[in-house]
Amino acid sequence: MNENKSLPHYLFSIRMRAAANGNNGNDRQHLSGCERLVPYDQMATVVQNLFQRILIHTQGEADAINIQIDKIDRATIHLVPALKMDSLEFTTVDQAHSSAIASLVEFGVSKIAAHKGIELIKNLSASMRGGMVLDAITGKRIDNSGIRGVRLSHMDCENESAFLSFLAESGLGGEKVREAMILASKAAFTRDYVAELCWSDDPHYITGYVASKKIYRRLSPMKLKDDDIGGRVFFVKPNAGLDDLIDFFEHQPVLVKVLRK
Ligand code: PML
Repeated sequence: MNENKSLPHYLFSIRMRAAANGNNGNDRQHLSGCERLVPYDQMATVVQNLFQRILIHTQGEADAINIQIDKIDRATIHLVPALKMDSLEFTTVDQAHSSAIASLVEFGVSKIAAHKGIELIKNLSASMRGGMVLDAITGKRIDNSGIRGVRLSHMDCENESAFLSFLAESGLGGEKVREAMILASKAAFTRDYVAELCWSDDPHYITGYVASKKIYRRLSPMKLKDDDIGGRVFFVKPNAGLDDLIDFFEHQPVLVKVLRK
């Protein structure tokens, strides 16, 4: 993909994560994380910005902050299109959930599996770092990552200002939408992916979304204010190659590009 000779041949994956000691000191609890894929000359600034963000986010609760930086050959990066976006507002959580189910069915998820996805997130006793992977037809959970969930990593937008303008055109901004859109666009590019359902664990953030291979549909309210439990479900084709899916989610570097018609 490195047709443009002025582009650097390498980018740097910067991943930062804050954790607090669990009960036995070894079992660390994830508090917050963020990541970027940037050229060498932006690395110092981005590390500083992410570090500030982690400090604000964890409000002094972190016992450990890990920063991992890996050099990535640009030729290995997949350029994937940003999903189209729309937003729907409702009066109650039940209405938003019914609409989420209708959208998921429109995207190819069975009614049973869509209901199961909603129930699984609703019934979590603690938020998950990653997502649960469900068969889009039977609704059976097929990953065995337990409460950790399957995570996505090594992703960013291809052009920061184009991406932020794209969000601003829908009246949106801020890290949550930015990161969720990038994550959803990467997930949607995975071979056996059908759809995604998500709402945040941030007690002040009640907007969630459903996504397909084409659209990122924001829905509000997906939970009540002050509820600090959220989660993600990825719906995949029956007989999906789970190892390939997880490998793509975790390791394939991806840049998300806004496509203009
Ligand atoms: C999260 O916090 O991980 C989920 C964020 C959901 C963002 C929904 C939106 O505003 O588009």
